[in-house]
Amino acid sequence: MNVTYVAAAPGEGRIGIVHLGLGAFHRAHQTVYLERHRRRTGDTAWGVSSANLRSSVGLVDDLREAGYRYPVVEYADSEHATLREIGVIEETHFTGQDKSSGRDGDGHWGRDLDALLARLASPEVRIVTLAVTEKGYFLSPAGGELLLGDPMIAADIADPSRPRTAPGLLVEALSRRRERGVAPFTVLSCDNMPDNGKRTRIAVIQLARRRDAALARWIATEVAFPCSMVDRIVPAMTAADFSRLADLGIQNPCAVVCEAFSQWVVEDDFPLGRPDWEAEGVEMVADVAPFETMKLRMLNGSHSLLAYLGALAGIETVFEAVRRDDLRALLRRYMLEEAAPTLSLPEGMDLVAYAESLLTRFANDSLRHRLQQIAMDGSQKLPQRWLLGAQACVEIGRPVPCTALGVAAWIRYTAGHDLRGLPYPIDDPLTGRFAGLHDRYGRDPEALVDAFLVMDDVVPPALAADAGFTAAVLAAYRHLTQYGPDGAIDVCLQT
Ligand code: CS2
Repeated sequence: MNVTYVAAAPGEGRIGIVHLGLGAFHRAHQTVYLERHRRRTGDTAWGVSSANLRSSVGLVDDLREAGYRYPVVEYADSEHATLREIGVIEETHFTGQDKSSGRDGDGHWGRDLDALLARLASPEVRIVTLAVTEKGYFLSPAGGELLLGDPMIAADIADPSRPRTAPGLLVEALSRRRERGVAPFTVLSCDNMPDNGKRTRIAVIQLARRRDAALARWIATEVAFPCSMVDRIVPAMTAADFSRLADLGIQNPCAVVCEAFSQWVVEDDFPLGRPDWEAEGVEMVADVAPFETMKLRMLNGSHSLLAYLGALAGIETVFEAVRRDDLRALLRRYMLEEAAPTLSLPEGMDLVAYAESLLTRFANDSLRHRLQQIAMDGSQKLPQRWLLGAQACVEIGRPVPCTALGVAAWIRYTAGHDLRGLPYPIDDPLTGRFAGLHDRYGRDPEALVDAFLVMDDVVPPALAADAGFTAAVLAAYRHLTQYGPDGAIDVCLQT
């Protein structure tokens, strides 16, 4: 392995950014751009305070113990990697309730909440970024309105000064800034949702309204919520990744591995200023939507197709799945015939070339990107990845056999065991609802498919009402259970 080493920029930074959601993606995407910016310019104004709001207290503490330094290993292919040391995170916080690690076993919420809120209220902080995953916004996946009945949101409404959710933290922090006459920070969502800035704005304003109408109005007029499209494949670390890093002499529990490719497209709306990101290759644009929709439907839509079909077929990782000719053919067909026709393209974009570049990225065998990880939270992901595109297709009379097969595989997947009967956990906010539907209708495919498609918080009603689409999902479901994933893919490819 040929490894190029890039050291972190020297010196300490001041904290200009607070980040919510210290997962692997944050550590290998945003912080890499900021590290490169600091190395190039010597500008130390954009140090990061990163927080976990729900789980993984261990990571928060490990990063502190590691002196807030960690390596990112970018694998170009099996022969070439770049190892970057990242030093732009200056502090970490944990505000959730994590009994599992045993390190804060009292089960109380909000260990570092006071410190995080103080940081969020500080005038030096000009940007708050979020990578809290789709479910971290507490919005209805299809409708996009705040889930006021969710217990976490209800807790934030009942006790707004001790928030547990990302929208709750933003509302409390913005309220403190307003009271003290401090200009509001810019809120930048870095999650895979369409119009992620607009959605974040809705979550924050709807929550603020429950507390104080004047505060909600102030947020609506004063706070910028730019949209962004983020792209880099950063799988959760596995034991095999850590042992491979140990061979390179790296022993840091906060290390992350990822692909060499990285993209960030950001709507340029930062009233209090921002780092000079363009110089690091960030595309600062007026409208992110064409990039976001393209990426969600082509890349993430393909990922989800592989996840459910591959997991049912007992395949473990993305690179193993795309080694199969039939799955590659299915992805090409899905991307070019079902996703591409629904896109209004960023200028100069060649979708055939984009589709091929995605297949090459998926084939990177240095990454162990587990299909079960991608299969997580399907209820939150599928509207933007498949269902809105499918709706656009059926409206113009285009059939969507690959998407229908994907939806059938997702429904079957949520039974919690594959076609050979091997069980696996279903990780989704709607797990309980899925289990109830499988218990009730598991023996009647027609009733089961109907029951899934009428979930109007996930499936757009106009799509569920399309007889051609529902028939295609039911047929694909029957093919899956009769012939297995391989047979069902064959049938789909012959349609
Ligand atoms: C993946 C994404 O886990 C998933 O659902 O589809 O995390 C994907 O790897 C990234 O969006 C790539 O940019």
